[in-house]
Amino acid sequence: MTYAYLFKYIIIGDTGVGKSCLLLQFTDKRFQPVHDLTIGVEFGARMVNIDGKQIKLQIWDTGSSWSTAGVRHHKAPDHHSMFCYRRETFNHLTSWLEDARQHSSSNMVIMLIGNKSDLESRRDVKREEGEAFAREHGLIFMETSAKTACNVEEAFINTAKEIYRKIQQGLFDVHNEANGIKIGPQQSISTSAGPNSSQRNSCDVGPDSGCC
Ligand SMILES: Nc1nc2c(ncn2[C@@H]2O[C@H](COP(=O)(O)OP(=O)(O)OP(=O)(O)O)[C@@H](O)[C@H]2O)c(=O)[nH]1
Ligand SMILES: [Mg+2]
Repeated sequence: MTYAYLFKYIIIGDTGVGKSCLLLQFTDKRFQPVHDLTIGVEFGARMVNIDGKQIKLQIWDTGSSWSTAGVRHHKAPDHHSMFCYRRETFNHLTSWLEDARQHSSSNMVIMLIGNKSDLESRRDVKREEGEAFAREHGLIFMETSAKTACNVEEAFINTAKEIYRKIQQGLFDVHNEANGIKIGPQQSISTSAGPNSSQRNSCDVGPDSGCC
């Protein structure tokens, strides 16, 4: 399958916040009710269609030991981040962000995710807190549920849209893979806009991709 661009993502956050489930819901459209602890890093990939371009999302799902700021930024500074928080980590987001921005290009896209939105009665960070933090620090923010699939599609795709928007604005050197972007094989650029794509996991972003 050809593509115009490949975007590299990394999902990080404490153990049990639902990182692997988010990836599984996005790539396979299913939910894993049992906590299967991730050791090291696992990978997923899926094609999406943004503005008529086929884009491959290559996603690293990290175990929690990988998610600590130091390890993550030294080993994967060239990945756009999806940060899944719980209360304990939310309180340390500022220092995590400083570290992230110190080791990566300042244009790298960071999405802040409050997962398990289906468990409203057990919420420990108010939606408004997440929104305010994201607004203040220039992050994208979403609450998701890997269980119900609420906003999962949107989280991954909104991140891709933001990266794509920055490419269009010339904010990334797309020839420098340190920016978490790779140009696809040459032939993909001329054939990438095909709505006839039959890739199993491909998706068109439209207003009907809602949830909840
Ligand atoms: N209710 C609910 N449960 C969820 C959701 N996402 C994940 N879970 C559950 O939370 C537990 C942990 O999910 P994982 O995806 O394995 O968590 P993780 O962040 O990958 O954890 P590590 O690999 O240990 O870092 C599992 O029992 C999941 O079924 C969600 O959105 N809603
Ligand atoms: Mg995991």
